[in-house]
Amino acid sequence: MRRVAATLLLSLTSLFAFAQTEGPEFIYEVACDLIADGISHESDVYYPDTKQYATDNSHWALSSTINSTCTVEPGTAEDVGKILLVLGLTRTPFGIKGAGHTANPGYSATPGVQIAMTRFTQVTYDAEAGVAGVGAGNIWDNVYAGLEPYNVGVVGGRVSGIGVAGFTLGGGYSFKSNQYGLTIDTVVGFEVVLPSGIVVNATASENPELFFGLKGGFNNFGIVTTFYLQTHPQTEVWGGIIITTNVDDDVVAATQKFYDNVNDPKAAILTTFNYDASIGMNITEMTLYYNAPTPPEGMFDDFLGLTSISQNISTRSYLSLILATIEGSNGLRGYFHTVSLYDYSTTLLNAIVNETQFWRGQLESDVPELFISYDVEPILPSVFSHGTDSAWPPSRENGILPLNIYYAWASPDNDTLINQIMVQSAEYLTQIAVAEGQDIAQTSLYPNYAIYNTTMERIYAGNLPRLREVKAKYDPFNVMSLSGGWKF
Ligand SMILES: Cc1cc2nc3c(=O)[nH]c(=O)nc-3n(C[C@H](O)[C@H](O)[C@H](O)COP(=O)(O)OP(=O)(O)OC[C@H]3O[C@@H](n4cnc5c(N)ncnc54)[C@H](O)[C@@H]3O)c2cc1C
Ligand SMILES: *[C@@H]1O[C@H](CO)[C@@H](O)[C@H](O)[C@H]1NC(C)=O
Ligand SMILES: *[C@@H]1O[C@H](CO)[C@@H](O)[C@H](O)[C@H]1NC(C)=O
Ligand SMILES: *[C@@H]1O[C@H](CO)[C@@H](O)[C@H](O)[C@H]1NC(C)=O
Ligand SMILES: *[C@@H]1O[C@H](CO)[C@@H](O)[C@H](O)[C@H]1NC(C)=O
Ligand SMILES: *[C@@H]1O[C@H](CO)[C@@H](O)[C@H](O)[C@H]1NC(C)=O
Ligand SMILES: *[C@@H]1O[C@H](CO)[C@@H](O)[C@H](O)[C@H]1NC(C)=O
Ligand SMILES: CC(=O)N[C@H]1CO[C@H](CO)[C@@H](O)[C@@H]1O
Repeated sequence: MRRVAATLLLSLTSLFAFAQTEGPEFIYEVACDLIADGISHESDVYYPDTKQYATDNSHWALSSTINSTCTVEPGTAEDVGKILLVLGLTRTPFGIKGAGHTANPGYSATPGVQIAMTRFTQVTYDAEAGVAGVGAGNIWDNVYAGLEPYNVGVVGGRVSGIGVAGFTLGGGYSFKSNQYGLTIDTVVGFEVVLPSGIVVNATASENPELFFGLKGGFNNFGIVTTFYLQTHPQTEVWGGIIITTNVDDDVVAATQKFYDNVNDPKAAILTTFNYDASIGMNITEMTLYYNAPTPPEGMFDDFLGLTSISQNISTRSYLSLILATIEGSNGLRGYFHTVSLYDYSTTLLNAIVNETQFWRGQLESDVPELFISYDVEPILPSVFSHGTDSAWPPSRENGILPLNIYYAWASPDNDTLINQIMVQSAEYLTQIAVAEGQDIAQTSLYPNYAIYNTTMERIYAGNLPRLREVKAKYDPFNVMSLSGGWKF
């Protein structure tokens, strides 16, 4: 056995010698071939000019897509282990894609080997334990659909199409977070393939430090194949979408009043202030949500009374609510960024609306197909009281209400400019909140919204030393650093 391994290492040495002259792409191609030879018939490798290759590489935001050397769709956890062994031994860069919704370039894409988890689509339900087993290739739509027959639900995405994997591994803000916390607060276990190729479970009692690390720590330790999520009873819900244009004062008033007065954890809203240069319009979209077939009398009246251009509100299934959302990326480039708020005020909401107008004025003539969106997500400040001890947030003392900033545009020539503007805009709004007395100048940023080039300290803060210890234990040869993302 050891002799075989030694021979393999010897050939690796000659491989590296080849790479000196042929360039790194040569190694990537060798890695693709080694993977294709090693995996079972449950899995497949795809090369350019195939439909699967294009799908495996494609991302929600065009700027997140990179053409890899090959893609691989593993079908079993054991094959994921073989793939990781080849990638680690050949030191080939790789991407791990759930549903590809990250807006940070290179976080789930690569010029090397793209791993697409699309074959892990199981949704199972253990009625006795009240736990759902959810494969890492699922989007939340499939999970809601799969659990509907059992009249149970989970704490998941608010918009159609989002991946379970990245969403959960980064935290997960849901319409149900007021009731049950972040998605990570409902995870009872992860099945994960370590860089050694070994498949383990991480729970509160089995590999507890890995369990801690995966709750917010993304792909730093290995590749998750199954998420085990606590379920809750699910009836029909009430809610949907209202779209308005040019009544932002009324929207600000309704949003602030809801934030000030509604403490019912079954209720949630999202207010997004948008400017779409392709149609030259201010578009404000609100999602209303109540976790019962009928909301309490009057709770949403200020929203329902707005002059709107479109409304899609009803008593419906949870899945139907998600399907009513309109969040297409329109084939544009896109970044997210964020401000971690503790509170909302009318002054702050007006400053947010002003940002959409100010930056459209500055950028519109120079940035083709500009789309600007500031998404107000006013959850209850008690949101962190439902869970304990996770990689993110580094402190559960104050609930973080992340403002989501989203810009889209067409030309790669504008990438750097947009990154700078988004950072500047977030800093400006941070100052407005600080001036109002919110102690948020250094508050941890939500990793699923923070823009690339945010420092690790700004996200994981005091948890970093502990997370680096967990990483050293489970990934001693730093194989996972060959994959992009927030790196410990
Ligand atoms: C339209 C839209 C709406 C959104 N709404 C919300 C919202 O309501 N609440 C919220 O909290 N967030 C929201 N997000 C942000 C979302 O949580 C992140 O984009 C999330 O990372 C998406 O997960 P994904 O699997 O699609 O992403 P991917 O791009 O596939 O992956 C993201 C990261 O996770 C890693 N990863 C993926 N799969 C695995 C795996 N199996 N094992 C280990 N690492 C893995 C990737 O390598 C990458 O670093 C939204 C995003 C979009 C685009
Ligand atoms: C990937 O390759 C395809 C086909 O050659 C090409 O159309 C596309 O622009 C490439 N994408 C990127 C991001 O390089
Ligand atoms: C992980 O736990 C699940 C559920 O208990 C079990 O079915 C699975 O076999 C476990 N995997 C490993 C690698 O132990
Ligand atoms: C968008 O709204 C702002 C005020 O918030 C207004 O000044 C502007 O004219 C509106 N733009 C369009 C194109 O309607
Ligand atoms: C309302 O949302 C549902 C999905 O839940 C969709 O099928 C329907 O077409 C939408 N109606 C309108 C008028 O947009
Ligand atoms: C609007 O935003 C810009 C840029 O952040 C800022 O300089 C300006 O003072 C703001 N105006 C108002 C009225 O808030
Ligand atoms: C933005 O991109 C456009 C289109 O390529 C280009 O004309 C313009 O100079 C760019 N501006 C900046 C500041 O990036
Ligand atoms: C200023 C800075 O840190 N820039 C970096 C931002 O991120 C990109 C991509 O990860 C790097 O290439 C830049 O150097």
